[in-house]
Amino acid sequence: MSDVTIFDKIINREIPAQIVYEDASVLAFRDIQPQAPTHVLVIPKKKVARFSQLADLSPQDVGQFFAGVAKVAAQLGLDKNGYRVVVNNGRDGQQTVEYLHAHILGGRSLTWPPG
Ligand code: DGP
Repeated sequence: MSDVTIFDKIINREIPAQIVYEDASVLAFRDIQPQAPTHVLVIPKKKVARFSQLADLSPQDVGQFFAGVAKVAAQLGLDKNGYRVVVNNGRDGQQTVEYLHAHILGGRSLTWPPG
């Protein structure tokens, strides 16, 4: 059992978040430190701590997570101009919350490469 994170508390409604989408598989909410005009985090309801543990989820759960990310981005109106999906993994990836999450960043032209 991994440690309880801030995202566990958001999913359990123990702390508030600006939730933008929820279904049986995923929860999406606005990042508290937005790095773009639109910055939303998507988490799977079946928890793994990191992207590198994705194989611990079923192929169906993995598919629903990624399909959920695309659906949220579309609902946020980002399809037309595009957006970026980022998953930070581990120390060098600058992951700070040990609950798998995808960042959806959009609403401006993003630079590349990231720092
Ligand atoms: P990462 O570095 O990939 O682990 O990103 C974690 C993100 O989580 C970071 O962009 C800030 C965001 N975050 C941290 N605490 C909270 C919180 O309490 N609420 C919300 N909405 N976002 C948070």
